[in-house]
Amino acid sequence: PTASENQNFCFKDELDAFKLSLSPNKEVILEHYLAGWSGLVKFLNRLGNVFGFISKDASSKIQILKNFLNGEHGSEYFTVQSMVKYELENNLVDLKKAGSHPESGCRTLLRLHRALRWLELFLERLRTSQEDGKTSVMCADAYNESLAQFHPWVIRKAAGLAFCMLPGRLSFFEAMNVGTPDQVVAMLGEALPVVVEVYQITQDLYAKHDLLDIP
Ligand code: 1PZ
Repeated sequence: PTASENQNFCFKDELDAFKLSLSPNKEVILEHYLAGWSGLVKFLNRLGNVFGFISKDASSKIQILKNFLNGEHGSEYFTVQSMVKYELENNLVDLKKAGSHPESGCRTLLRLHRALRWLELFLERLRTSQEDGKTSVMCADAYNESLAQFHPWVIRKAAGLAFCMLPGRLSFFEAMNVGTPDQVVAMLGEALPVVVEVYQITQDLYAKHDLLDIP
């Protein structure tokens, strides 16, 4: 990325959006949650075109949820908690097999939620990595431990190939535009617990309502 592109990007801002997404009573505010994801997609696009199929899928899911948020029943989508309540009470979720609501908010958010676990595992590996650590390996390990179980073979294969195109650890840190490697590591140490908390709150909510397997 050029210097001018760098001026309006900093990985810390994207992770901070997840902090903003936590309301005082520990609900997840959808607008900020989606802002966090949009920032991550922006970052992914900076890494190169080979990740286009990943960022396209993420963008389309972000857009589906934004449309709900800006739609007729937008106020019901203020938090993930209110969205779950609203969609379940109004039978707007295909719980067992795809039917008349293939793109419900609950279903769509579940895909991003699962990816958030990948993000957590990957960034934790990045944070604790040695100088000779390989981002492609960290990324693949995190993926195999989390998201991969939800993806068919062809996606796993494509993802595996894309991971090989990730820049090395130092270039990756530079692309984050946070500062020196030490500053990146410190930033991740502060930001990651929030990502974990957002993940856990959503996970508990989805488990409570038996929503973890929405097709
Ligand atoms: C920094 C390296 C980035 C690696 C990103 C690791 C995640 C690999 C995900 C591969 C997704 C491939 C594209 C399409 C997948 C969809 O089939 C699934 C399920 O959705 P459905 O088909 O059921 O509608 N989509 C997902 O699992 C959501 C994936 C979101 C990935 C967001 C990545 C954001 C990257 C942030 C970079 C720091």
